Amino acid sequence: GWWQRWGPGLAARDGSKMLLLLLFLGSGQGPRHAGAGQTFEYLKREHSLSKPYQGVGTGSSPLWNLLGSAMVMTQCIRLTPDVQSKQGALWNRVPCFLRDWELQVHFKIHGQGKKNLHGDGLAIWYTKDRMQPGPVFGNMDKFVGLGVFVDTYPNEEKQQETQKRRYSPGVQRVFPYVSAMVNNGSLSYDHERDGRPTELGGCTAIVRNLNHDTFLVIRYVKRHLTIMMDIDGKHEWRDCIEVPGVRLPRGYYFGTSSITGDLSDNHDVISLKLFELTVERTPEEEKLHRDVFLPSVDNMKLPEMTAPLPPLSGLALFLIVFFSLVFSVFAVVIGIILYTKWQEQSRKRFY
Ligand SMILES: *[C@@H]1O[C@H](CO)[C@@H](O)[C@H](O)[C@H]1NC(C)=O
Ligand SMILES: [Ca+2]
Repeated sequence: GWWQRWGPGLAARDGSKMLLLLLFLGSGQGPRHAGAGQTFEYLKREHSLSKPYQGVGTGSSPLWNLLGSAMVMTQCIRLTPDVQSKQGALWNRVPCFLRDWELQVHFKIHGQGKKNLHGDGLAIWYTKDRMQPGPVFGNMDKFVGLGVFVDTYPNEEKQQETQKRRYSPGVQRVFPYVSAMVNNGSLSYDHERDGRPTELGGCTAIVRNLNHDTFLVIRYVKRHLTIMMDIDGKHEWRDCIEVPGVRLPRGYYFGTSSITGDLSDNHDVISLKLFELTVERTPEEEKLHRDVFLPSVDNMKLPEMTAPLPPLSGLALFLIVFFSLVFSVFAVVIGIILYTKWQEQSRKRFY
């Protein structure tokens, strides 16, 4: 694809190259600087965040504001602690007017909860509004812009389980699950269904309680949205979501937020690095890529509201068992008849 020429993604995919580069850089910057030798990437400090988190929430005009339970620690910004019913957020104060960019998120999700007893995950935002607490991973619903969710709790699956419903295997997902949503303010995020009705795409990403660093990257180039994960400790980007024709206005804010409910986790952000990507456009593309005023996705067809299969009623179950039995008996009888016929025939052949 077009993007293979760009950015650190391709280079980072090549493990050996990465290792060399890491040795060469010899820095604690991590693998995210694979594109350091290339001139089309510029770190934008006004939209980036890293240790020791100077300019977060303090001073007269901090670059980043904290909301709710979010707090500065020595090693991270903790959006929520591993405590029930918390919500926190971290918002960039400077609107972003870049056309093509890449946001690299170094995060960590960890806690005491065992398998599927932890939640709810975190979100990364590029939205019109900022600092608006709400139900969508600690941010407002009916947001305007892009949301990327690292959802650690399978609400829909758990609900189905308690209702003893069958789940069609094609629909079932392994969590944590990463998904993306673009909204013009009209859509609600359906928390009970883990956002399935409005998602642009997604992938499973096992990110909890890992000893190595975990990263997510959102790349937006020529209206092409790409989301990749580096969570296996191999310094490689793995594809997660790719959507063409995503129209995002300029001048929105980057942020990240998180929420806990009955279940909890520490949701930590270690760094946010925003790179400006300089991309050449043909005059046609220039015309095509004019500024927009509302977020949208070309040819967006939201998946059908596929309701999970209803539970089998007693009668249906009885009928299925009954007809299975009838069919089995029938099959056995036919089998016996055919067998005796065949035996007779072969006997006839012998005599
Ligand atoms: C907003 O998005 C919804 C759902 O994608 C769409 O039906 C509606 O037309 C959009 N509104 C505007 C003003 O573009
Ligand atoms: Ca969920």
